[in-house]
Amino acid sequence: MAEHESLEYGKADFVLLDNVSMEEFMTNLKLRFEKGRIYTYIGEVVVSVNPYRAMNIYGRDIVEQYKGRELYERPPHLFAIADAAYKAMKRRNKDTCIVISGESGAGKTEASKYIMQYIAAITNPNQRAEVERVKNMLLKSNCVLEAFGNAKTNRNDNSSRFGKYMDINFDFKGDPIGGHISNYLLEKVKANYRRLLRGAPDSLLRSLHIKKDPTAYNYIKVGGQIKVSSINDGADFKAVADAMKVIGFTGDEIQTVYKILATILHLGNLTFGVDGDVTLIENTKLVSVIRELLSTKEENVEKALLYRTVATGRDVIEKQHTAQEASYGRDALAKAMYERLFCWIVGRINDIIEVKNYDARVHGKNTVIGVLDIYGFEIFQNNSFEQFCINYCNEKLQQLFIQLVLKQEQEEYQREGIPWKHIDYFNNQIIVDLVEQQHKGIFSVLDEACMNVGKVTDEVFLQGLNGKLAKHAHYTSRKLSPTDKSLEFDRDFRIRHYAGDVVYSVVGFIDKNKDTLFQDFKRLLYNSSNPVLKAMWPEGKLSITEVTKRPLTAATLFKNSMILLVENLACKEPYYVRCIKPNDVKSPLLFEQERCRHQVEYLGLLENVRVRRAGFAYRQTYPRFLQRYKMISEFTWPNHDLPSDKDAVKRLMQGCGFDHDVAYGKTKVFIRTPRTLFSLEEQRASLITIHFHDVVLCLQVWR
Ligand code: AOV
Ligand code: MG
Repeated sequence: MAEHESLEYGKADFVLLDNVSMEEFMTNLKLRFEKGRIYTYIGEVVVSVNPYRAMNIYGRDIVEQYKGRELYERPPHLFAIADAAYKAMKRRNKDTCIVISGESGAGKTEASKYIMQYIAAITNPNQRAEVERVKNMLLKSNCVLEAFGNAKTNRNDNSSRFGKYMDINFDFKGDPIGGHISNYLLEKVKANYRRLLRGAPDSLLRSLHIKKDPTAYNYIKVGGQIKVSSINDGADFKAVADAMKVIGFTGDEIQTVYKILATILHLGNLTFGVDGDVTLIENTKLVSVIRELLSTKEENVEKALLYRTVATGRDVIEKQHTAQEASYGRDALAKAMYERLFCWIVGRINDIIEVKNYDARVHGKNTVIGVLDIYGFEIFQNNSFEQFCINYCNEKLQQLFIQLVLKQEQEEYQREGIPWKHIDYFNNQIIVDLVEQQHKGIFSVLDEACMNVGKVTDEVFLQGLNGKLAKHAHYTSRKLSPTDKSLEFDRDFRIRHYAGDVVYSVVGFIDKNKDTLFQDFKRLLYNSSNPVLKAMWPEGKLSITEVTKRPLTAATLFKNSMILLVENLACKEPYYVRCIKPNDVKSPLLFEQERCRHQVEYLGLLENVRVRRAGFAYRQTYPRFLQRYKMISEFTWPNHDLPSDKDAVKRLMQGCGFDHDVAYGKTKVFIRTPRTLFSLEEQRASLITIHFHDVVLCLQVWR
């Protein structure tokens, strides 16, 4: 329980609710939001509600208030969690991680930035130049990744379209010495190409043959709204360019980045036509521009766009695309170039920030704090492959949460010598299996469908699912429940996720899973005379007859990356931030009851409170406990004469009649129900008021 904020602000920890019901939870959450208290605990988990306004709670003065303090000594704050993770790392040599979750626009990325900022503020007291340099690079890397990986969506003006996990490495003094970033599934379709070049100097735009008028580009028009009012493009361009320089990108590298962005825009304007049985490019001038930007041969560009090289036995033939195939190839190329660029940027940043020359024998263990800012559970009007992956990711993280929170409790009880009692909760492992299990799981069925040589359609995939999963409690489709009108035949399936039901449309699953880019394009880019571009496409080295292995599918790659992520998190001590979005109109005033209730539900927050309370809701070391409550018992006030603090606490509790609700561990007292804690608090408070009154009376008498 946090230090006593006045109850006027509601309960600072949901564990202290009188009853764990949705009503009480929501009343408290709303009250706190309206009073400007955006953070509330569930034990050691921070629940955060996006304030949608600048809060004056992240300054240097606030940092000082949280630095080195225990979690419960100050009102709930992200800084307290960051400090707890940092302390665990520094004092106990533990690797820790902070997992931030919540839906789009809930405030995850902002939270991750405040956490980084806090860590930067409390480290390197001696201002070592090398550490300052590392800190600066870590903070700057954020700006670059956001520029390339964020986009405006209808839910968030600055939506991260990729998942990000960042490790920060610390030396034995607790100062940052490097880091590593992993990125997950960039949603290519929504990438915001234009934002990157908007605000660029005219001379640069001219050299890239880019017009200032954004409506001139098809890929931008498709993206919908062009300018995001809350984002200043001009400042952005310069900030990103500067950040790239600071991080250590070379001039050639930065130029290549611009060229790739420009190429993508030009590609979007290419159109194809037919003349007799010949497919051709209608605007050939653009081909010259693209050739120049990519440093390749003009005829190679044209050929890669219009033909596909195929090996039939030992013969290699060139097959002409139809205009439709050519358009498909063009879009796939643009998306692939963007994705590759993004991954390359992450890779370059990693090369630069990676810890080098650290000798653990000399310097002691190098410890890590990981920060995970990953897309939250998504339910849209139309849910496709991306939402499926994102929601699977959330199932994995929920599973980890269950395991770790329970495991942590269990371990603490063992350490303290208190018997462990089984806790009932919904275990979502069954849904994780539904997605990722070998042979039977949805990803397996999808991969199988993609491997079919014959007719490969999304419907075939759906039929496969219906065949394999007919009896699964969390899967259904129209075929399996014919009366359910909310599902379309041959198109939809529904998963009962831990967070709620989601209907997915299979349209596009096969395509997105195969994620094919014609080999010809890879060769084209590999054969560029620009070494930076060439290095991004090493697989283009293979000639057509050498390419035998089928590339891994998008689903398999994603699954593998999730398994690695979870393994990595599982061996660290976790801290959680659960973000809630109060409304859909970015208003600082509006708390939409239903929207919030839904999020509380699917984040499993009530369950979280229950788990926390089912065991012992509250625990404290004996000395600290006495410090707070010793005044309520004659045996302990002002000091006790018992052999140990533990005995003193026992005596105090027995005296108050709370003995039945308490367990005494080796170093801590555990209290099962919040009611007991309230009573203690009330008694303490009444005494303090009486003392206070006494003083006031005294003063009056003396006056
Ligand atoms: P997200 O990371 O959770 O969405 P952001 O962190 O980008 O969401 O937050 C969205 C917007 O909410 C920000 O641009 C701010 O305007 C505002 N906001 C969030 N947190 C705060 C805060 N603590 N104080 C003030 N304003 C805040 V997504 O990336 O879309 O899932 O993929
Ligand atoms: Mg984000």
